[in-house]
This record gives sequence, C-alpha cells and structure tokens, in this order.
Amino acid sequence: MKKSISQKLLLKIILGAALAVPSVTALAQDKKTSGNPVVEGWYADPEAKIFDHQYWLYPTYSAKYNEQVFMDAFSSPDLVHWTKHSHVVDTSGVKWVRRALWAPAVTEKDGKYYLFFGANDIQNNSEKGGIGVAVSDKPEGPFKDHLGKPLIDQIINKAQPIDQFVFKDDNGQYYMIYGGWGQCNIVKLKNDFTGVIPFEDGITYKKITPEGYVEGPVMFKRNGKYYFMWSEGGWTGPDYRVAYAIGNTPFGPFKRIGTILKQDATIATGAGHHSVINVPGTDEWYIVYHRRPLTETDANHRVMCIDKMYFDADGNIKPVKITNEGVTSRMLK
Ligand code: FUB
Repeated sequence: MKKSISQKLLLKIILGAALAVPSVTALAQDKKTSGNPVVEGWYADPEAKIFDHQYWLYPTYSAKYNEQVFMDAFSSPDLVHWTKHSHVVDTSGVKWVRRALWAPAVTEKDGKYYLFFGANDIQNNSEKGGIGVAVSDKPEGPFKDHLGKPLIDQIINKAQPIDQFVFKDDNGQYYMIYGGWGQCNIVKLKNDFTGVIPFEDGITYKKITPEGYVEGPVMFKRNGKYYFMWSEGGWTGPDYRVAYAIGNTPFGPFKRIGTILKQDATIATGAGHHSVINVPGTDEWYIVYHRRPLTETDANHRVMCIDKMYFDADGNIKPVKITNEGVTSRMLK
C-alpha cells in the first residue's frame, strides 16, 4: 500500500528523534564528575597509581575473608570514566594464598609491575601467610607469584604482616612500610623485591609507629619533607579515619599532627585506608579512600571514593571534604 504524505512525515520525525537520542556510551561520556563511589561494588583499601598516562586503582575486594581470593583493578584516562579489569590476581596465581587477600600496593620497576599484598590474616608465626608479591608485564595483570612464598611471614615488633605500602625515595631505594594491630615497621627492600635487607645500623625491621596508628600506612614526599599517613579507629566501625605526620627522613621521627579524613554525618561513615595521587609535575593532589554509605552497617559494605586533597601555606594537609560528586575530569599529559 502506498504511504500517504503525512505517514511519510511521521516516519521521518520518529526516525529523526531516534537518531537524535544519545546512545548509552555517549551519555557516559557526558559524565561531568566521577561521582562517589567511583565504581560499583564493595571495595576497600584502594591503592592509586599512575601508569602510562592512565590512573589505576587497586582495591581489596570487600567481602567475607574466605571470599577474598582475588582482586579487581580499575583504570581511567581522566578520573571520571573507569574500566574494570577483573581478577588481576587470584589464588591460581599465588598458591599459598587461602583467604583475606588485602590492601594491594603496586609499583612499576624496569618495565615490570609488582603487586604486594597481605594474605591469610595470620594470627601467629606458625600460620602460613603474611605479605607477598606478585609480578606482571602489564598493570592489568595477570599477576603471578614472584617468590613462591611470602616476603614477610613473621609478626615482628608486634606488627601483623599486612597493609604494606611501597615507597621509592629520591635515591632510588625502595622501602616497605607495613603493619596491622597498631604497630608499624619500615624495611628496606632488595633491588629485585625478593626480600629485605638490614639498614646501616644492622636493624632490618625498624619500628616507626606514631601515636594513634592502627593500620593502612602511606608515605609520599613533597617539598623535601616525608609525609606519613595512616588509619585510626576500627575499620568495621563509623569512626575509622586518617591522620598524618611530617618528618625529615622516611624513618621519622613522626609526631602526629591531626586527622584529615573522617566520617561526615551527611555523606558517609568509616572513611579511611587511603592512598594519594599527585598529578606529575603539579601540586595537584587527590585522596582515594573507602567509606561506608550511610544506609550500611555491614563491615564489608565499603565503597571506593575520590576527593581533592589540599595543603596550606605551611605544608600541612587540610581536612578533606568528602563528597557525593567526587572529582572533575583530569586528563594526564
Ligand atoms: O580490608 C581488609 C582490612 O581492612 C585491611 O587490611 C585493613 O586495613 C582494613 O581496611
């Protein structure tokens, strides 16, 4: 049957309207801020890195300990749009890991990527577990066991071997700062990350625990000073938070200055276990952390968030304003 003029016109309008509706992808491209949480799902203890002009986030999968047998990662060109990389490491790549795969610390060295992790939540020195390291040719993994055994498998200076952070000083030396149960050690890493070596004074595990320290250490350098940050309170509760100190060396002494990240009754509870991003060549800083939505009380219902971090004129870190919006687009050169 021949279509009437008005039928043809109607078809044109419908087709035109359909073509004018942006696709889901186009809508996603229009996102103006990251939003908080930055990705869907229960994730905690995020490690934030920049590799090859992309931002990377490596969190703990926040679930019951026996279900924590893998880690996902996320990459982004601009902090707003994130791509998920599933199971970048799991128990098939590191055979001695049984459970409680926690708090990754990832670093690139000589073209390889090393993912340090805590595993098995050991309670004494006869249990198998502790801090391990896995290696990959790519930031998205797959990461495979570097040693075939833990790097640190003993409780030294009363510090549970978890929550490791890898810090590279300007002279090229890599340090690992770690510890749960309210105690923090710093160790010197061997150049190939196969073990630890003693300091000049013969001590291998240097205790640097500041007042209030619980877990989740982070270190970075700014204007020649060493900033040491950590989490306080209990991670299962609402008052988990982040405090910091400033020192002249990676070993301190570190005197607690104050809290810079905590819950906000209008936004979320339990804000802590963080990492920081400094946009290379700038004084722009971000803090990536986990928190619990106001609607949640389950310990593991933690989500990964990002907000801006600022310093005052004296070099102190200003208290962070946690937001629902997150951050705007920041491409890397
Ligand atoms: O996510 C597991 C554990 O919870 C981490 O290792 C602790 O720091 C706490 O965030």
